Amino acid sequence: MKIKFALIKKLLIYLCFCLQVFASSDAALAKVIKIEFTEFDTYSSEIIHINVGDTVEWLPTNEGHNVEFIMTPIMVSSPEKSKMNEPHSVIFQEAGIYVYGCTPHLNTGMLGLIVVGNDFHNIEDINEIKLSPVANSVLKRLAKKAKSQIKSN
Ligand SMILES: [Cu+2]
Repeated sequence: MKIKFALIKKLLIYLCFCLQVFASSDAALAKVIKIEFTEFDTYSSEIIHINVGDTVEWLPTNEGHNVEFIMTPIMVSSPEKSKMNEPHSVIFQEAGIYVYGCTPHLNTGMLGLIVVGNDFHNIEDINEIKLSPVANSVLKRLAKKAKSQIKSN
């Protein structure tokens, strides 16, 4: 009987260890963040902070919009441009700042910023993006706001 208890205790300790490893792995924590196209020619979230491995889904909740990336982290290629009025999904595997917009509304400021892994290495590249004065001022505001938001985890 004593031996059995010792064995059960060992098994429980092992189980706890396995659960800890599982809970701390990225796969267990990967999230899906949804962003909608609004009737005001904007994205429902202008700035999001995510972890490496998280997914962003854009939903065509209003017509006439899409997702086109105009800035990515250094040495990272742009995710594919989406088709108009279609849902789009991107898994972010590289840390840094990503800027995207809606192709027909880039210059009216339909823009969004994604901070992956709390990494701001390429934030200054936002100043190199050439859009209309209105859109450039939106970008500057987004960059400033993103920098002021500290990620909680
Ligand atoms: Cu649009």
